[in-house]
Amino acid sequence: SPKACIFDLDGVIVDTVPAHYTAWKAMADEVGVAFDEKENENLKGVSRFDSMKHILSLGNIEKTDEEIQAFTEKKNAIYVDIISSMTPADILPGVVEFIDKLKANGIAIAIGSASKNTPTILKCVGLEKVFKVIVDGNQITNSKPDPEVFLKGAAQLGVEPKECVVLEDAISGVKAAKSGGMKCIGVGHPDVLSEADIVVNDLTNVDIDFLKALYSNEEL
Ligand code: G16
Ligand code: MG
Repeated sequence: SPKACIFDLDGVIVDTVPAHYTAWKAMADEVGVAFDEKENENLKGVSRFDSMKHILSLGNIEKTDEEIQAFTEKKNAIYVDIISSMTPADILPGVVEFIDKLKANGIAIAIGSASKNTPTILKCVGLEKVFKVIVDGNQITNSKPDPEVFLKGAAQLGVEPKECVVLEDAISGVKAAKSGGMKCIGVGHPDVLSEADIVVNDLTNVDIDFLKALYSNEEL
């Protein structure tokens, strides 16, 4: 079996995707750009600044870096307001049970998230002491699909990339895991996450045998 699992945060551990969407939609409305949930798939796992740039590019709108920065601060204020009322009930199905199984089997766990709000979110849902390693948007320079966040996680855990399974809900995050040389379980829809090794709807049926099956023909 693998030595470690690296969890994405937003959309894998906690249901923050609607909150991100609501806040980005407000920014898109403000600049007069059409934006829907399908387009939102392209922002998952992407940094705040690059997300705003993406929205502007949809409308061929030019803004200075300072203006983009101001939009991201506004977006984050809306987002933080929504997530501040999160509780452990907002942890996604199967997550707590899966973490317990990993711990019982000596498989190390880490967070690999693009979000600078990671510490706030983990505290809100009561998971701040659960992960051995946390790499988030405050510690990386290249956002997903660059593998930096996951490679740092593996290095801090002291394991090889190929010994890690990444759990991801974003197209950018799946690409990051695969280009980093890791196994990847996509959490979401197979049509969206086609580059993942396997795709599940949520973590309810993911267990140790499921992880082992990812390595069926390989020596670890
Ligand atoms: C995430 C979300 C993205 C968000 C990014 C930055 O990461 O999927 O939509 O734009 O973090 O978040 P923040 O604005 O909170 O710093 P992940 O990698 O946990 O899915
Ligand atoms: Mg995510």
